[in-house]
Amino acid sequence: PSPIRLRDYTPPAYLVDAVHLTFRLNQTATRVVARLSMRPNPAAEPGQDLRFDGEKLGLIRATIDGQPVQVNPDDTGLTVPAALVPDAPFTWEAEVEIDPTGNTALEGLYMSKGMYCTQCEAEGFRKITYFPDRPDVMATYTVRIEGDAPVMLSNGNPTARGDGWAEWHDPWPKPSYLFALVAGNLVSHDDSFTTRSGRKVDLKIYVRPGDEGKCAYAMDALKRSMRWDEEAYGREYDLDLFMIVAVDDFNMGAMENKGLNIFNAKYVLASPDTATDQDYERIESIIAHEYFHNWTGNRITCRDWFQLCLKEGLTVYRDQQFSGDQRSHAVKRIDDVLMLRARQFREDAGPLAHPVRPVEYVEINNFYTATVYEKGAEVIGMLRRLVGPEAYRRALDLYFERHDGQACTIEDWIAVFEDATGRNLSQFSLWYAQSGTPRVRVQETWKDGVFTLTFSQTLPPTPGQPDKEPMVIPLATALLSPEGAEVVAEQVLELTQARQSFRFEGLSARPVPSINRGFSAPVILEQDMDDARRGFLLAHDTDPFNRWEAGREFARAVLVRMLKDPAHAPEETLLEGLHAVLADETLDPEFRALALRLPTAEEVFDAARRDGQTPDPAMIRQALLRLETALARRIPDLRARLDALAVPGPYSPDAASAGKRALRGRLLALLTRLEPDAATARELFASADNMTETMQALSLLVATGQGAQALARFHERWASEGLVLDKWYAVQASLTPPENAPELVAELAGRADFEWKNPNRFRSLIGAFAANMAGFHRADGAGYRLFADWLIRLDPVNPQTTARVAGAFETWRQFDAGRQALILTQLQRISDTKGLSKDTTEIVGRILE
Ligand code: B3K
Ligand code: ZN
Repeated sequence: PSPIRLRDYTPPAYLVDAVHLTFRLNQTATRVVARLSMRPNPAAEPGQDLRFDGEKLGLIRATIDGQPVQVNPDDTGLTVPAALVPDAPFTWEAEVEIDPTGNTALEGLYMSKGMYCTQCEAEGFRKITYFPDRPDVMATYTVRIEGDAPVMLSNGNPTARGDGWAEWHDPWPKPSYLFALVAGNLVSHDDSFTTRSGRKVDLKIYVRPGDEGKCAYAMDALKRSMRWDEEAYGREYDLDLFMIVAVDDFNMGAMENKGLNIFNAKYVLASPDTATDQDYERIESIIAHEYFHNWTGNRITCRDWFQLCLKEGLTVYRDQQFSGDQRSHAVKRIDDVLMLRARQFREDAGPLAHPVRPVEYVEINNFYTATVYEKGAEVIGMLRRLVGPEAYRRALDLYFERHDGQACTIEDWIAVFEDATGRNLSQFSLWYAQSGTPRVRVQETWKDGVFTLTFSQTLPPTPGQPDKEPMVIPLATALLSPEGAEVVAEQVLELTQARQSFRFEGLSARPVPSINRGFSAPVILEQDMDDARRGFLLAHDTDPFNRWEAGREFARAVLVRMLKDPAHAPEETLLEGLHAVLADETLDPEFRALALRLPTAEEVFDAARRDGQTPDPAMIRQALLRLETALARRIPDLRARLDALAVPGPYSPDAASAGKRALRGRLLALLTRLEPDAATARELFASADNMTETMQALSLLVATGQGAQALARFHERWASEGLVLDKWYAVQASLTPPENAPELVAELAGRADFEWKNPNRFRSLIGAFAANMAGFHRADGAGYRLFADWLIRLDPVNPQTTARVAGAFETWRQFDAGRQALILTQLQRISDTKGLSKDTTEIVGRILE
């Protein structure tokens, strides 16, 4: 199929003012009657054909103003010739039949464990009825649901219900992608929230019977999100009811449908014995994210899907701010940057690189990427840093005031900042258009009391973009004295040219610069550093992010040396520096846990490549184990520290307790390096009364090849809890040592409880395996073969999840010739598969290009 292009955008020929939908629910033959109040768009060329999108719809009848119209549906929709369309307001009515049970792609109306649910973003509404399925067509919705389910929900407020039917009305005009319907045997966990203007909003979280005891944390997170959006952005909720529904079969995390958020159950349900600290944290941030979409996404939406970052980048930025406010800003920033580097920098460096605002796509579902979301959020963070927090708030106020109820573009967004601040942002806008991660090289000179920093920026070529312009790069920078005091306080150095210098005068001694503090710009900073400098920053940097960064960079440098020379012993200064951070009781335990974590295998792989090596994943694994052992040996009082960190009393997911558990888990991992029989991990596995510690222990047992007994017990205990069973699969797929990993994954995939059509389960085994670097990339290619087998199997069932997981091959050209040849064989095998979906065809095609 040919790509859709941003430059071809034209306004819709016809508008829809009001939508009336009637659903007669049936598991295999649901009838949908749609009555649309339509009119020609005054802003479009007159006299155009009337085109409706529609897929997999059985058309029963169609009328305009009550008169039957002859239409010929094709695979993608139907057209009513202009001659048959009134040039004044008219009513379109169509009845279609759809099959929710046959809908395994989980887009449109589908069944999940006996429950009806919908997913319409981006283009799922066209699988429910004929419609101009594009976000710049906004309408009010009235919905009648007929069926025998005890609970039948749609967007907005309930208006009437009787035996076997329910009616809903959403007064806020919305695009079709925000439509939702849910029906099934559900129970709700209820609460309420009073907005700052004193309106009472009913809050309901709907789950399957039996899960009602696992909703309290999500509900609490929702209420905190609602309060936070009022305080931080002045945004109040706008309906009398806000509902969340948890479903088991879902392609992504959650969906912000107006007034009726639908969630992957994984991001709602939590109890201490089934969810880890990390699960709680994710629940909090995703609940916040979807709630924040009510303003950034729903009240103000996107004109077209190229503008996706308008709502996603901004909403991610908002949820990151929220989580930082709820927990620790330093820790949150480090976590976010780890994720950004692992996913977005990787994407930017490979064949799938694209701008934050893409200019073309084949399948829009393939563009819900780390670049659109996470880099999109970084761009907003940079904007805020450049204009300052007060001007940022002014600009946002203007955005909500000027564009409420509209479908907007990135140009609208930038204009709001220009108008609110008087600043010209045309060069800044390049962040939306140029793909790739900027590299910033910095050089220092010190002469006659003048310290000069000279920066040069380059942006490597990416697919479709051979040449680039210099960007605006805000680098928060401070200068430290040799004793570690800030002799020049933090300020933002604004790079705008390819090469640029900044002078600092009046210094009595050569300072040490701390650059890109808080990771103020998403760039790769290239700085000549020796170990003394690394050790100094790890001990003294006054910016917690850069302090962590110094330790991480130090560890990467050491690992690169160890890879080059297997006899190389890790530098004592690194071990001592990390030990000192551990021993510093004034630091937040969670920060210390992060500082003590070693770089990931992928990070070491990248660092070794920058050093000119073609690294072998198996060797990286060995080097990481050796460094971990050396660090464990360097900490004399590991056991005592571990015991001292025990969190007393019953489990609580709060940040302080979670931080202690994280540090304790890190120490346990180190101690396990020194215990051939993993005795302490075994003890913890036996005694843990919460899932966080259970998983810490189980992970170590699996990673050291001693998990058999614990895995059997875990399975026995949790066989009937799907979300916990996912963890059982994931821990084995991601941590089993390479010698055995592909074989074990193949064996697990053959189990009866490997319900591979469930996206969570598929990702827990096949997705998690691709993240087991040494196992997936085993030199004999067994991992690649197995992985490709499963992609080919899932593709006809669920293209969206297949294409997403297939992205794991995006780094293939970075490997040695042998592995490249093995991967190429599998990529070609996938691409040659008959009837391969458009989603997977696009991803594999781009990876192969
Ligand atoms: N907006 C949805 C994502 C929809 C993905 C469609 N393939 C969830 C979110 O970003 O909040
Ligand atoms: Zn979102």
